[in-house]
Amino acid sequence: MEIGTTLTRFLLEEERKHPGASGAFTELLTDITLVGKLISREVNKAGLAKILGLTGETNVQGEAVQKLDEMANATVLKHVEHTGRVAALASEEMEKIYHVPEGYPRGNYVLVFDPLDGSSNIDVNVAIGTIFAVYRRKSDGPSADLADFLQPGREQVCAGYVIYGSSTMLVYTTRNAGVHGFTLDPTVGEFLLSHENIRIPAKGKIYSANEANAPNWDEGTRRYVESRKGEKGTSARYVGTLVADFHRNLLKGGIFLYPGDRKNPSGKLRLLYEASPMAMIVENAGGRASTGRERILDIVPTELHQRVPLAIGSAEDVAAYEACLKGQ
Ligand code: P6P
Repeated sequence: MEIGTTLTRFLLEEERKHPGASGAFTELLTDITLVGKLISREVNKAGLAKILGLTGETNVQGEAVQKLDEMANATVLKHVEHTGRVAALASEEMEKIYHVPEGYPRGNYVLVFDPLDGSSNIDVNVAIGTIFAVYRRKSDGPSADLADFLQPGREQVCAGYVIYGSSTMLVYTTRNAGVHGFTLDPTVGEFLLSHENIRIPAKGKIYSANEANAPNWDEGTRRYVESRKGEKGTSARYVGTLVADFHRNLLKGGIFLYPGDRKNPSGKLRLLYEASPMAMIVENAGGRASTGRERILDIVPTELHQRVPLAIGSAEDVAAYEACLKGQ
């Protein structure tokens, strides 16, 4: 489709390819794009809040100044819970699953999300993002239950993120389909197609890892990272926001590593709303995502906020890392 096509039109064209589609899924994605626009607006003026001294408990409107990630979380709930598309939501910001309140219709999907990934970077104006994924409910009672969320990532019907960087972009994929990127034109408030069918290069010239953790890494990880140093044309790039490091590597090629280590054997990143959504996106773009030993999308979660080691990006780079862990 031509550059500049609106996301709304793109979704409708995609829906037409699936005659049986109910349209609820398209509407849910449209709701999520509204959330992306609203969070983008707040994120882009957050620095201003600091300058104008709107910190503290109330702002000029006398409203409680929410931490940005709390604001982002509340924005998702507010704009999704009433739509009748989902039965429940789960978020990095909420310990338990959030059931759509009584009085609102409950739909056949559940939404998992990290409302503001990398929020520690907002104060220094470094890119941050929102990560989301959609599952079809497995339970059939009036309320969703934990089992609806503890599905392996390969069951995601949709996965995506919004990156709030020099521009705001929404990137999403659906199961067994392509990966598409839309750039927000803030003058019209529309996400416009800018990157159709994104494909990640099979091998990249970038590796991303927090090397301050190297003393705690296992031998295989240390050996892999050392092997990349000195390679002709290879660069280390690490922003400290998964969405930003992932997005750059998706477009240019590369590998992002957040391995487990002696102190945190399961690493830092969350399976449900960080690793799995990114894993479906990267696989649908031709890349690879594992813990270093196990395919991310095959992991069956045992708890909502469980962490996993993550190696994700160009297929050949991730495969080479996995070989390192096997001592090859
Ligand atoms: P570290 C941000 O806090 C985050 O959850 C991810 O977005 C990012 O990739 C990672 O943590 C950075 O962690 O330990 O390198 O600061």
